[in-house]
Amino acid sequence: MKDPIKRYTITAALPYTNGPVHIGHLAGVYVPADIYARYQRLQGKDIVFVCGSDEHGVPITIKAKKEGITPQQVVDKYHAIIKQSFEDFGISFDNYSRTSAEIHHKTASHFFENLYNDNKFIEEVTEQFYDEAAGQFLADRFIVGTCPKCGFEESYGDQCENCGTSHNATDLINPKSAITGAIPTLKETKHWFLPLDQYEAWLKEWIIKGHKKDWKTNVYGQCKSWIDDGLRPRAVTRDLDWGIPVPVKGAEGKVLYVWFDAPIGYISATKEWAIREGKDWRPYWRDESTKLLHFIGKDNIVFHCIIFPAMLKADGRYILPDNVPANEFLNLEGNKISTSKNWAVWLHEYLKEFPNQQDVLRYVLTANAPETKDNDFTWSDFQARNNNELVAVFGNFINRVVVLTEKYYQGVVPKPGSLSEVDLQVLKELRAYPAVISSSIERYRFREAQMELMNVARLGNKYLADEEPWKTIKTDEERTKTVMYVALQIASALAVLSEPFLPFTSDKLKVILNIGKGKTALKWSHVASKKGLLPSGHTIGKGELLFSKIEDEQIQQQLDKLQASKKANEVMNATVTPQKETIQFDDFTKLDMRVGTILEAEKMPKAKKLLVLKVDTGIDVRTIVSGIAESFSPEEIIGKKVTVLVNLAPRALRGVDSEGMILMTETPEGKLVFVNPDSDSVVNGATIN
Ligand code: B3M
Ligand code: ZN
Repeated sequence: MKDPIKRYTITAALPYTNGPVHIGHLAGVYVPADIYARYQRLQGKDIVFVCGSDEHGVPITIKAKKEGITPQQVVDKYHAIIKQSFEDFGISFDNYSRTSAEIHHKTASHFFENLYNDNKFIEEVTEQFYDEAAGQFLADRFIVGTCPKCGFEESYGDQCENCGTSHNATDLINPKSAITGAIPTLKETKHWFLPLDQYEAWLKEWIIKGHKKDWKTNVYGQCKSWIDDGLRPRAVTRDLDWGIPVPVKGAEGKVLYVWFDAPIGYISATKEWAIREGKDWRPYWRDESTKLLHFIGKDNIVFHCIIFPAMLKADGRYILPDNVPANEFLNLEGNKISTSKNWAVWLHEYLKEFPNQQDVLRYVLTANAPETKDNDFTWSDFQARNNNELVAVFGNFINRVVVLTEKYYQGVVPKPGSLSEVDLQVLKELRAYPAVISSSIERYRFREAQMELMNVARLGNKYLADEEPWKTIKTDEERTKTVMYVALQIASALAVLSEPFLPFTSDKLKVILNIGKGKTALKWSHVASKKGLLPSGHTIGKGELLFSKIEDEQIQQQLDKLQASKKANEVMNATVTPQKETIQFDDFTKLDMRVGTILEAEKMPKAKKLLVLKVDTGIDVRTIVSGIAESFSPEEIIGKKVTVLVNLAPRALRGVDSEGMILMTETPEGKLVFVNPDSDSVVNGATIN
């Protein structure tokens, strides 16, 4: 049967341009998408693999406010970082665009106009949340409240991050403005709604009754539950000043909802690529023989499986996704990855700190990919997988083959003698791998696929260990030639099969084995053929280490870095005591505070917390009993300058008269310190007493 699929349109979620990309994004979306795209390209398929920066929406404006710059400056900054880091990491997009590009503004505007002219929207004046103090409507992330579905108290206006439900802002319980914290009022405003309810029957047919049972269970399950809950019209416009203007009369000051414009970004990115390549973009989006795939994280499922398909259907000229292989989330060292809490491994930082080790991260993220459930990334696992798998299995096999070929045959592939049972068996197993790996990739099981790739290296290692060419070389030259010939076939199979997973390694290995790139390159299908991959007489190139051991210090540095973010967060989130009742100036002048020096300090017998101090107040030298013994040893404070409240009525503590008080404050970790706002260890709002 002829393959009915003529081309592939592969999209990867457009990252919000309010921060750099981290390992959670990579594991969930970009690494699997890249494996898939590279694999199909290797099969000679006609593919386009697109992505771009998602530059509209409230998250960008919130970030701009926080940093005191314009939204455009925010997106320019992060677009540059993200684009470069994807490139350096080897994510092989055919085009990485951005939604602020003119071509996208035009494409999204036209998309809206077409639906508008076709009467596909409901135009309605409704009451929306409004922040009187900020003087603006509160769309999406500008409003937080309790999720009506799961009770999570920090749900956004358009989506709950806890349960993933997408809702209308007015569904929130106890809504609050994210800008001022105020309780919003309701104000009338006109918007355009996509009547999802009208697409419910069709979506049921397409997803539930249709062939979508081959979607991953998490994806199918989420879709089914939304459809079963009943779909309601969704506003696709917003009262905001950052975004694509709504292209109709009477919509001044309104923009397209970011989730309306962003998925259209896939189409714009394809157009931009087509123009550059002198191709026609249309078949990639409109021809039924195109397989459209969206790689996303689980929080984006509703938008890619329900809302965007409904938009495409409403237009009527587009194909629909064949699959949406969404992943679950990756955690980091047991905690949820968080951009705002800086609990992340940032791609651009990784690339600097682990130069030329892109494949190590790709490998670990795939080996641990959150394909069916949330997973955890730990630095110790990263180290172990590198040292015990990449170095000890893959690297070791290649190294042995190359070194021995150099040593015995000056780098020339020897002519094999007659093949033994074992040789035939090993070569047969080797020929089966392309189909095995393909089948896993085609079913979006990338962990499994990569495991099979490693089994090829394991097969090679075992073969060498069993056949021991380093021993036979002394007794049987013929046998040694055969063994090395077979081992070299396995090595070249690895160069080909590793390309989707470990592209940098694959390239290096091709150079080491001197097997051409481009037209003369070995193909996936060659590995399955009986002809053999590397002919005798072929001269291989120079050996080079593929992987190197990662030392404990490097791992410790990463752990320390995370620890530092945790600390910084604690400081930021330290609870601030509410302000006390207002006092008058007269009240203040009653306090007599002086600078003093601690002359003597000793522990109060039988009192864990108390130190008895002798303090020179400038007025006199007096005794002050202070509850600081758990934070200071007597020796370390002798000679210290402190602030003393000198006119506090004396009182007896454990029989000692205390004549005043030393002013103290506390660090977020609960350690007492003398008042010194210059110190880095104290935070704003720390009380002095
Ligand atoms: N920017 C959401 C995200 O980064 C969003 C994806 C858009 S895909 C069209 O999670
Ligand atoms: Zn929820």
